[in-house]
Amino acid sequence: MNQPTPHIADKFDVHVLRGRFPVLQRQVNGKNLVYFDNAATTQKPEVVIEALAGYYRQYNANIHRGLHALAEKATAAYEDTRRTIRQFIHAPEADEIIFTSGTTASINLVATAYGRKFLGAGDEVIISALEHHSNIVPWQLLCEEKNATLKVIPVDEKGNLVLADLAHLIGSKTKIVAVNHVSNSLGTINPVAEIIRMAHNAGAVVLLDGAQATAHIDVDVQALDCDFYAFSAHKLFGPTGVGVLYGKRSLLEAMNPYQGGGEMIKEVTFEKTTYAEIPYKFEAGTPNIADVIAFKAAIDFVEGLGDKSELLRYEQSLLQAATKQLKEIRGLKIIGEADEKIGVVSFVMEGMHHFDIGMMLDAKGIAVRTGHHCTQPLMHQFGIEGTIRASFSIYNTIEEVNFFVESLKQIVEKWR
Ligand code: 7TS
Repeated sequence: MNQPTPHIADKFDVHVLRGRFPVLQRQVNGKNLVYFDNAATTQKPEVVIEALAGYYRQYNANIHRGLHALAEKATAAYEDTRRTIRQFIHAPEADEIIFTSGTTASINLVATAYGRKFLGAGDEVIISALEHHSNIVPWQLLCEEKNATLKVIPVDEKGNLVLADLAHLIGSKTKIVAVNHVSNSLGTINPVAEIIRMAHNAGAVVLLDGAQATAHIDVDVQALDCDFYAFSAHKLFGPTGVGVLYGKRSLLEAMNPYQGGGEMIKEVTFEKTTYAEIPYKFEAGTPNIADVIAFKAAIDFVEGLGDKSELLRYEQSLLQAATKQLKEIRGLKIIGEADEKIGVVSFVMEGMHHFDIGMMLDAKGIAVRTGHHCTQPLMHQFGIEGTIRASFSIYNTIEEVNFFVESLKQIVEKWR
């Protein structure tokens, strides 16, 4: 299974790469699978599936507890992933990497454990109009509880955040700014460095929702100087059920625990409990050992592909080809043409419902996402219920893009 990964820059062979993903070999509805739902979750290479099965087959044991050989091996592998993630996002210390069940859990952790302690009545939290529900609702819950106010950075008709408005929204009452690095519905790459600078000038902390960024962009939390960074393994060729929260040591130490239980304590008496050091303070109970271990295989895989900017360039070539061809279809409107985008193209079709188009594409073996993509406020702003979204990954091909556009044309001609 360990065939060498092609280096994107000099000898990228997408067909060799595709061979490493078992599911890409299958047919759907009698047609070759064209998987364009990568923003929802990416497919998994064989090495990740092997790592997952390998843990259960060879060294299944609980971690940090037993002194026996299997427990030691499992603990070492689990902690190895933590060090790999540290390196992957350029965090200063492995202790600043907390494993959660996903981006959603990471954001809820910060909203609860940081927000409850440091937010008061009259304080403000700023998010953006581009957010996924998981970076909206936790802040609403917090603001309701604390009598705080939620403010929203607007988005323009192209899908760019209006930073000039942020300058007016932000002030001495702003305690938290939480925005996504990349939008899942429109693909916009947000100017997060500028947002962080503005927030820090006002004394606020910044959480970046990196769910859509890590598979496409080289993330350096130190260069960004963000306070928290949240992402999910499953959007990065890794397993479901694992997420990461990076946080600056000083903030994580100042926060209360999120959940109580085993593993997160130093000492428990009925009178008082003292807590473990970070990261364990935030990892109560038996974690998702198998999937955390397999996540390392995913990171090694993606790092083995070479320079992230080359990956992005390849995906951009798919995006540009798709955008250009889609625009030729009469009645098709692209939603979101921001200045900087990852390989996500969202659109609506005059006279046809997005669900119908999604179903007809599925019949041809093409998997796209239809609906509001968990960004209902954003859809409302554009005056739509939802879109058809094609999101590309490194294993997609130009032939697939062409087939997708041709299929769409046939559907539109037949049904409209
Ligand atoms: N934030 C963003 C920007 C996302 O795109 C998603 C998932 C989440 C948070 C939540 O991540 P989770 O792993 O905790 O579920 N986005 C999508 C999507 O676009 N289609 O399906 C899931």
